[in-house]
Amino acid sequence: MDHEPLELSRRTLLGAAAFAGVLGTLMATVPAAAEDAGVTTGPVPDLADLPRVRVELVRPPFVHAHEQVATGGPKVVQFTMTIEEKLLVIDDYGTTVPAMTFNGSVPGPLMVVHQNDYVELTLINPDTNELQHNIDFHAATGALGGGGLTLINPGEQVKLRFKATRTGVFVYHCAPGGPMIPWHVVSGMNGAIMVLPRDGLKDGAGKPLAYDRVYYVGEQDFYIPKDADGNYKAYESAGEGYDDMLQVMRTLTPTHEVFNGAVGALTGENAMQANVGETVLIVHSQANRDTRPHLIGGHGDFVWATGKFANAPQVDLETWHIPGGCAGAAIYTFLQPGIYAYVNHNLIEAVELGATAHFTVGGEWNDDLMTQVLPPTPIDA
Ligand SMILES: [Cu+2]
Repeated sequence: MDHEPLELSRRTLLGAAAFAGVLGTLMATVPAAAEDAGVTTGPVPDLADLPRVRVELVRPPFVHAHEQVATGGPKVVQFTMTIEEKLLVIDDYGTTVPAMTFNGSVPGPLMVVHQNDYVELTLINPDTNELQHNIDFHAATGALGGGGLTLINPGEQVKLRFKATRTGVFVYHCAPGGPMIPWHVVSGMNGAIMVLPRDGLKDGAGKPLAYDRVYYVGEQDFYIPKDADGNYKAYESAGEGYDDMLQVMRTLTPTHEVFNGAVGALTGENAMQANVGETVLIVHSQANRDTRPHLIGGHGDFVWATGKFANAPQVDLETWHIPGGCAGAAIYTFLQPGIYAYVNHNLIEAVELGATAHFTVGGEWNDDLMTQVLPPTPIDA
């Protein structure tokens, strides 16, 4: 056991070296290490006069309080995330994954800012962790989305600031180089940020859209190795399971496809809540693999399948497609009470692999929209 941290360090370095080789020209254009990050060639904004707000992140599917329409001009929005390497139980059979997480949850928390706000993230890698990590924001511009400026060892912290110039919902994920990249992502190390237009969301004709509730669903593919008897193997640390997991990853066939870190994390008592007449915004990310959300018994009233609010939303959708490495957003106003399943409509992934969530919706049934004209009755009656 004593040799494992050393072996991990070597692997991590090898991964980073391979990454630098493959993307040599790309890497050459960005500061190679955090100590170079202070070198700037463009105009340096004077942020001293901007208001600063500190936001405490909350655990998905919940989202921290935020304005839908911004009051005032751009701000510096300060977030802190702590990386936690921890065992997570991912199904009803007690199967575990030695997970890597932003702030302890899979997915990491949803951050919300407005266009042209500055996101200032303090990222902490406690010395209780074993691995190097960083963060690549798809919402950010340059330096591998910030990944080139945020690579930190256990026991280190780093602070990154980027300007949120483009609106939409965007994935963030760990990307520490080479084979470390997919391994960290499929071990849970991903989340999303929502950059709202300063004047809020709009339909395709410029009419404002508001939501009463917002939920964040992070879809995660896991690749858990099995032993010779077909039982899932358990590992005490991520490094211990790396070689086995890589073999399963290379099949491209996940053993689990779940919402918010585990089978059933958003069903039953954990179902998302709404009432008839309420408008819900569902942010849905998948950092690695395509997905196709569908609300059984409902619709997507306004959908940004690829999540970018400068594009007009599609309307009246039954199912929408979110490519891997992307976050999408859908707005729906509930019209009937009951339990709605919100699924990945590859139904094998939904039912057999776990990609199912529930909404529990209160309110009055509308017979005009649906009614049972004849209850189940013997055919000959
Ligand atoms: Cu990582």
